[in-house]
Amino acid sequence: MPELSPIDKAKFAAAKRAAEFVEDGMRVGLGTGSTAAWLVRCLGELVREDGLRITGVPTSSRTAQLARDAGITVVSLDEARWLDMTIDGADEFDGRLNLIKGGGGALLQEKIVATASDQMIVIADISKQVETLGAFPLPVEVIPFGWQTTKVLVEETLIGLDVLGRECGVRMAGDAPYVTDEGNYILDLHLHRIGNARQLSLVLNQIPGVVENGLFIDICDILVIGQADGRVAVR
Ligand code: ABF
Repeated sequence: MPELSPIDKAKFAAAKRAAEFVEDGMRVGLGTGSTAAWLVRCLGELVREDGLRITGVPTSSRTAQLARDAGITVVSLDEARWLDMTIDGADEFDGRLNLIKGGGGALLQEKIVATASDQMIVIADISKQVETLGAFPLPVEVIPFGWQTTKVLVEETLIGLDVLGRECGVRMAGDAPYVTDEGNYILDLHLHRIGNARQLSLVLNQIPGVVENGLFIDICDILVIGQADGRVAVR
């Protein structure tokens, strides 16, 4: 294996430590993104080499493929119904374990799967830590039908809320909007600072064209933070 970059060493350290929470027979939600990919590889190794028996519920088509390739048994959430834990990455976390997720475009499945789990463990490198959420653009998944009207409604909704910026753009993949696993689009909200994340999340989800937003409030139970020197903190 080639020498890992410092950021990958930190992600790997967090993923490896989080894999220790997984016990034989568990049903585990598998997150999406590069940190979650390390987790899937670590779990795959435990399955292949130590005989760990787990059932994985992936949060994206990408993770499903990765998990199968790693030798993990994959089922849908409808087959598993309820999970012992979900382990996933994040784009930002604050001191209260609230998160911004969705930079990887899989926030909807990630939120559904995490909410259907007894426990959510978030794995991240230390660079994702913030005092106040919002420097990372907040992803909001919207239905393609009338999305430009939904975008205007989102922008109008932001007026009067405790945020620093209101710029809002549709995520692109080349010349066309990026399409999620559910066939939806994503608006990225450049808010810079979110004063009241709980309020913002509730208000956004009341707009009819909005499917879900990337704020994870009171969903994460345990945070595993990795550093490039291999040190890990568990909160
Ligand atoms: C998923 O992947 C996300 O919700 C988040 O957007 C992203 C984090 O990516 P990475 O682990 O590659 O930094 O967990």
